Amino acid sequence: MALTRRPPIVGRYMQEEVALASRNSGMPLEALRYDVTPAGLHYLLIHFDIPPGDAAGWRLGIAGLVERPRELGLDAIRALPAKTLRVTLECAGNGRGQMSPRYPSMPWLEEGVSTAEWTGTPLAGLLEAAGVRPGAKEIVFRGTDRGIDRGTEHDYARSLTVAEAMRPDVLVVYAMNGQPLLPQHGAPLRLVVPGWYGMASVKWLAGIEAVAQPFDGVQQLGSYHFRAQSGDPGVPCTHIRVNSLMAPPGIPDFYTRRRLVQPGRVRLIGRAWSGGGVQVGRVEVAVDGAWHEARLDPQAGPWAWRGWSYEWDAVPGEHVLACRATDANGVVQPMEPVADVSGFGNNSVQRVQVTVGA
Ligand SMILES: Nc1nc2c(c(=O)[nH]1)N[C@H]1C(S)=C(S)[C@@H](COP(=O)(O)O)O[C@H]1N2
Ligand SMILES: [Mo]
Repeated sequence: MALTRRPPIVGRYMQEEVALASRNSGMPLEALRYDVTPAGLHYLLIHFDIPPGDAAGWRLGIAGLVERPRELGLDAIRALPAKTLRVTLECAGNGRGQMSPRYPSMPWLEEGVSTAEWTGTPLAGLLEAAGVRPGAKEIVFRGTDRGIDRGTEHDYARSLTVAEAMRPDVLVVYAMNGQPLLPQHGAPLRLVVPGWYGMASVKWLAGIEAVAQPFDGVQQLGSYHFRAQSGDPGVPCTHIRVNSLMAPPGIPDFYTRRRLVQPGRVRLIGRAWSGGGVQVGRVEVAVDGAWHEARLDPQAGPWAWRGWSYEWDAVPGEHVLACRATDANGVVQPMEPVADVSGFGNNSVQRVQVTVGA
């Protein structure tokens, strides 16, 4: 596949990046206060256009290397065993806008993450009913949204290995936070792959196909690889890296977003998460570079972020706050972004500039 990359950018944002940032909204960081992000505050990443999502006429095709190919309507899918999971999704490009040089794409700073309660039916049940043939290597998921990237026209599509697709918590989802999916989140049907970066959770899901060869679509082979340098074969983006954020304390300055905080006891709160089913083991908070242990809230299921808090004695002056999570395997967030030509997987430590008034 001939892939022409856009040249990296140093300096000011381009109009195209601003246009993408206006379409693909982030979660306002004050929404870190919610265990479950209200649907209207959940971050959005839409590569092409939001396609029409007529629920009554929707068909999900299951084809390829299966014994019993089939087409299912929404009613048939809703009649199958239902499961609700609280899942934190994060865009693989989250943090890209903080890197320099940066890749010309959605310039997330740090707000491309949210948590929702997704209701659907396990994909494994659909695949078992269709009977995946032994020769199948991967399952390809195709959305109805179509566009052009790197010069290639395609429907948005991604694959999982058969083993990954058969995990009991991979869901074909029709409801978010107890309500039918909104158009921007994939109505009427989407995949949710817990523990993976968001690109795997294909929205507007219309086709499931079992294939004998690794899928080589644009969104699989051309994009979503960690690459230290352009031209590297790269490592596929899969599980979410350990990460954490702080809800902005005090009140903001409108334009700079700097925070103004009253002196005295300030309760700092935030969320930490990781992928692949690995839990968060520890969160620390830094005040002007000195690290302190934060208190962890109970874990709400294997796939959701975990709340944390820290009581700060704020003294007048200028301060830099930071938070840093370590996962249960001892993997800790890096202090600075790890070089990546596409700006993927930036889980470096967040800094929050705070002025404490007299
Ligand atoms: N069909 C389709 N599915 C998609 C996308 C897309 O553009 N089209 N974007 C992916 C990406 S990169 C992310 S991060 C998540 C975002 O899901 P959300 O917008 O519901 O938060 O959807 C994924 N699924
Ligand atoms: Mo994404």
